[in-house]
Amino acid sequence: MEHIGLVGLPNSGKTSLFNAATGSDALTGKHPFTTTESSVGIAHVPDSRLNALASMSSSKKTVYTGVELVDIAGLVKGSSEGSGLGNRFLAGIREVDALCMVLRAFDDPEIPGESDPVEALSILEIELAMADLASLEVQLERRRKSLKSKKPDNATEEEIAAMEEAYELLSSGVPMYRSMPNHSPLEEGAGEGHGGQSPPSAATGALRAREARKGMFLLTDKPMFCVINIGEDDMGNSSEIVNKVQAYLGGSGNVVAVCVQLEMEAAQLPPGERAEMLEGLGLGEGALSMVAHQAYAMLDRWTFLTTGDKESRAWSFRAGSTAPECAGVIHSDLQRGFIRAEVINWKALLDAGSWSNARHNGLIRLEGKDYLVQDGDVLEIRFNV
Ligand SMILES: Nc1nc2c(ncn2[C@@H]2O[C@H](COP(=O)(O)OP(=O)(O)OP(=O)(O)O)[C@@H](O)[C@H]2O)c(=O)[nH]1
Ligand SMILES: [Mg+2]
Repeated sequence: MEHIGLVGLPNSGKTSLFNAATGSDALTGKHPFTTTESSVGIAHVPDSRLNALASMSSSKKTVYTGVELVDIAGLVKGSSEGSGLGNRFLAGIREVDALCMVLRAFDDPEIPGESDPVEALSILEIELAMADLASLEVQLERRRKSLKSKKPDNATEEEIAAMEEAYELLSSGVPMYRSMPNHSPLEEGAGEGHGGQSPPSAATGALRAREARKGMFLLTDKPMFCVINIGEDDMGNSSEIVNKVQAYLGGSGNVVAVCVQLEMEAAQLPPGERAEMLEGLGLGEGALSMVAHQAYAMLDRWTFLTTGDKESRAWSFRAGSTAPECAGVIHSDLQRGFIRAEVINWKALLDAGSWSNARHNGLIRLEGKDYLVQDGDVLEIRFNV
């Protein structure tokens, strides 16, 4: 499961967002550094396609995919040199697959902290870049020594060159993710069946360069997106705040505005009432679902579905995977003994009304081991072990 780290200044609302998204009850507070140790929880990725299939099949159980959220201790100016909780944030961030920067935009005189999201982001970026610089310095020194001690070694020379390039960028205060191509901005209803499109171009030069940097374990080399925690009063004009942060990022990275306080209140209600409250506020599925979809899109995760009377279930897979690879997500036996996959797009299945209708009408395709599974495909795996 993918790990998303919540990174932000103290009192930006990281733990509140964590609680709302994971249904946890971690400690929040008005004083800075309420969180001192990371906690981990699973945020389900809501999926209306799955809900529709589950109701079509009268499934007893509905199982969503999830992402693992990591609530990390806050950082402040100077954290990379020991201020605040010092380097404690580092361990938390090292292990995650993507960064979610939580930027506060709500005003509350009783809660100290930065409430200008652009200012907050610039502090976070500098601290993360400095932490990366410090780690690169150590790595570079080690490589240069080993180059001297050995006969000329091409691999080491290449590594040093890549490190020096990263070092230069970071020295000017620029996080590595800014050198990456833009991820497509979040679209309305993302994750709602964008089937048919080709996998995100995994082979661009920038992505290959990032791959080559993998061994450097840089914090800022992970994909990142921003959640702006806005006050209730700003819900009407959130696009202004979003645009400001987007402009600061020069268009790189994705930005969503969430009223964390409201989401947290909604999350504490039973599902039906929660939906009603979100509906009443014009929030649709709620911003948490946007956050989860955003994380998925950034990490090139797609979803395939299975459905039946026992359960309907969403499964997450890396965009560009083959049918046997997807079968392996369900169980390794299904990959090992893979024969064929029966495939239909979720919407086509829903329109047909049932799997047997779809089969009767010749809508179920039989696909072999080279088939590239699409987002929103419903699969049934034929296998033999
Ligand atoms: N008014 C208002 N208060 C909020 C909002 N989000 C969070 N808070 C409050 O702000 C305070 C800090 O929230 P936390 O979620 O603990 O913040 P944090 O980023 O985890 O803080 P640290 O763990 O100290 O780094 C708490 O008292 C929250 O109730 C919001 O959208 N509006
Ligand atoms: Mg906290």
